[in-house]
Amino acid sequence: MAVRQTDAPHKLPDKETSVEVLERMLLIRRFEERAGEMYAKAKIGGFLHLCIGEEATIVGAVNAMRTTDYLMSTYREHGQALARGTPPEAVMAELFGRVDGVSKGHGGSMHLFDWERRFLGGYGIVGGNLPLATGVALACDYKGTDDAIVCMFGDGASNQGTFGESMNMAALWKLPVVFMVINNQFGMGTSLERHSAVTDLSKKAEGFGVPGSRCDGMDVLDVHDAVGEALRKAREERQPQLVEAVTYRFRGHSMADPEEYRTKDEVAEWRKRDPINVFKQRLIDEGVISDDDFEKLDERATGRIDEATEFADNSPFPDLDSLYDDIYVYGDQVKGWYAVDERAPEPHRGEDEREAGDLAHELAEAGAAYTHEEYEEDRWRHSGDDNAGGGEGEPAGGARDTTGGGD
Ligand SMILES: Cc1ncc(C[n+]2csc(CCOP(=O)(O)OP(=O)(O)O)c2C)c(N)n1
Repeated sequence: MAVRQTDAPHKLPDKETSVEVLERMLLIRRFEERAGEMYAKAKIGGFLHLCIGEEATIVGAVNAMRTTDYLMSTYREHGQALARGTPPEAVMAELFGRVDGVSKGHGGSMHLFDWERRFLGGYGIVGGNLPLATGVALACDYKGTDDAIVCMFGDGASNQGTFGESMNMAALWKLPVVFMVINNQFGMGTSLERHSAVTDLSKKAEGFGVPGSRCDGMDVLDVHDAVGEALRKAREERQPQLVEAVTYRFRGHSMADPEEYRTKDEVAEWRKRDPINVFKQRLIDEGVISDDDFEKLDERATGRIDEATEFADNSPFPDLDSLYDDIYVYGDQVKGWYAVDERAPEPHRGEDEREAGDLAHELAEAGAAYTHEEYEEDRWRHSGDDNAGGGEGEPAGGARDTTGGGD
């Protein structure tokens, strides 16, 4: 299948840029490997999705952006934060759930957020970031700026209803957004051929008025060209774009994945096109760096990750008092269970937490004493007496879905 922007190899950028690109990909690779190790040592809780194999899609795209542009990603987003310039210390500390993390330890692996660098997360709902990014693009336009947003998501997400809805609005309102589908061949354990009727994903938004292009996600320069051109069109011609980067996820979907849906040979075949090795080899072949230089770059990347890990380990956990900080609730308009510490016997609203005093803290900590049955009963008893679940009279039970989902 035709994937590349051009058959000929792309011209290398100047030496400084080439080395920076290689270093950034190496930093991400070494970070992800270490995160996997730290997960095995239980330093990291929850889910952990690594981007090993996809580094060129991230670095190529981010290097094509302006610092004033916005970036939005999925739960597989450590590399995006690092590429945008978030220090590895702040990313690792977030994975460890520590106070010096980029989301103050409240987000974890799937919810990195760095406003200063216009990296807007980190979303766990597959396809959920597309409408949000469309809204950001509307804001860029409404405010009269020439900022744009790149919204990254997976091949699986292209089957969500939000995909079509977002494409339609973006095209209709001529918004400065580049939708970038990182096609790593799988949505969890389901291969692209088994989940999408159209497998050339670059064509999937044409009917909504969003033209698409394809690039080789294992070639950082090809990605850079494709996203650069898409951003130019989105920004200057007010024509949203879809870019498909064809790549491969070398590791499992998340840390607990027996990978029964693919063969070791298939993985080995793709690994031959490892984006870091390919780019490194090109730099060596063209005399930009030597083998020794590469070793030094690699050692430096590993050293940065050593420092980041030590930093994260020494950072304290957030204070219990900060548990409800930064939770977005509309006072009396919305009474949601999400504003309630479910382990406590009485609902106490997030915004009242500071006044709740020691009792609430004690109750929260003692919450484990409550059996599941009592908890369920309590929840239903309370769900009847207020309009929990928010908006337009939706029954309280609806809010239960927000806590029930798994990954
Ligand atoms: C709305 C929704 N449905 C299901 C899930 C469970 N889930 C988590 S990741 C994932 C696969 C998504 O695959 P893809 O979009 O290709 O991204 P990738 O993980 O390959 O980067 C699924 C189904 C979810 N998080 N959100």
